[in-house]
Amino acid sequence: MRLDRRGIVFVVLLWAIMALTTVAIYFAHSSRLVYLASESAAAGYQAENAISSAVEYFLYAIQTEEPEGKYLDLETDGYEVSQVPLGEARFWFLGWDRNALTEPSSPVYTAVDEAAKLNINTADQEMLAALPGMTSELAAAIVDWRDTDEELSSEGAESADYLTLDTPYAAKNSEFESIDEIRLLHGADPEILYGEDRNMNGVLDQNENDGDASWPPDNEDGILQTGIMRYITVFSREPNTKSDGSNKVNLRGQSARSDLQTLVSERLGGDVFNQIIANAGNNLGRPDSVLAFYLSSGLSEAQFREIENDLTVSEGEYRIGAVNVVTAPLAVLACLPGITGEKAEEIVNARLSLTDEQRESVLWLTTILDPDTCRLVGPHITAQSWQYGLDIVAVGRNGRGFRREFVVVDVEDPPTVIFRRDRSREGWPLGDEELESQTEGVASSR
Ligand SMILES: [Ca+2]
Ligand SMILES: [Ca+2]
Ligand SMILES: [Ca+2]
Ligand SMILES: [Ca+2]
Repeated sequence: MRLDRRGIVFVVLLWAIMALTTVAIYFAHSSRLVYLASESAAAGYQAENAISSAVEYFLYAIQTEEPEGKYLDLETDGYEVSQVPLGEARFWFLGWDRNALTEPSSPVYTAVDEAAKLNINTADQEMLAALPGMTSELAAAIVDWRDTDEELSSEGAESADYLTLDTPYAAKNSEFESIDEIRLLHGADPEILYGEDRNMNGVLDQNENDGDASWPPDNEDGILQTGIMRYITVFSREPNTKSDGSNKVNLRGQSARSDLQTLVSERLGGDVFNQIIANAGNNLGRPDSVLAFYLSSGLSEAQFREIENDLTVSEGEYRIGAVNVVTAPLAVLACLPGITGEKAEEIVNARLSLTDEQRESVLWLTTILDPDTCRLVGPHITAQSWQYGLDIVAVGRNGRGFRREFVVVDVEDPPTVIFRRDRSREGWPLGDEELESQTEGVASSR
């Protein structure tokens, strides 16, 4: 038995030696190709490591800065966001200019917060339909996909529609777990999901403005018609508790009045509570947002800021899907009820001059929007961000081995990676200039 086994080992060894010899002969004939292949594999490995390191770098920034729901602007806080060297590799955080009124001409580097996007698990049909390039059909299909019933909404789609497909499946009838799931939906055409921006970089690349000369199809108008994918999320949520973990005062709860009285007496004095009741009424007006309560409370902005973060209008551990009006781009702001494109522009312009303190609250909106509009948007907005969608681009040595990954980090203590999705197939997103500077005279085999 033992000998037999040795024999087998020997045969295997021999086979390996033969195989190696064959490979050596093959190498000699195609050393250039093999060199490129191994070079590219090595660079790819470096790029993958760089992506993991980029995530670690971001986690480090969060642990150091402890933003506690405030938007962490990496660059402002002195962190690198582009062409970050890591040995022979480089990485970038591909993002967007949240304050841009038109699409930028070159990629923007920053960490993007998920609360700056529209949450497809909570936005209503009307809000979804306001996304750029959106159809009422897909907006209805999104609502039908996540609602628990099989009742077809107007223009929507339920199991009956999906079960007749060549590869049949049922409507999920529960919440989206990733935005990629949207591809399964009735009416989810690539034109709506990605628009002309097929490499999802927010920039009009040459092939996105040449009509049918090269993929993708586009209208050659010199303007980037973007899709909805970059504006939607399933990850935005904020803790519905105070920073010490205790419950906030629920303004619609059973004990709203006495809880508020305790809070107000403690922070603002007993008389102030009586003023609030005189203004808002005995049941506090059962407000459907904290902002609505501010409007009826009669409190000054300074007074209200003392209690704002301890107030809520809902039960539950988390508040899901509120849009951060401090960080949301124009296209997302314009999805909020009552907010026209013009108003969205006003919001973007106004927030450029906010103080750090103002940025921690939504009260500054009351100087831009009338009270009725404030009441409309109140339930859908926040000034907090607790999740970041990092669109990480990396290359290995000599600019080879391009990799791209979308990584979502929840920064609630302890910061955790909650989602990863490879995006390498979406194509090089950093433009020709960056490509050339990375490869620096090395013939690209990308
Ligand atoms: Ca349904
Ligand atoms: Ca593009
Ligand atoms: Ca094209
Ligand atoms: Ca165009």
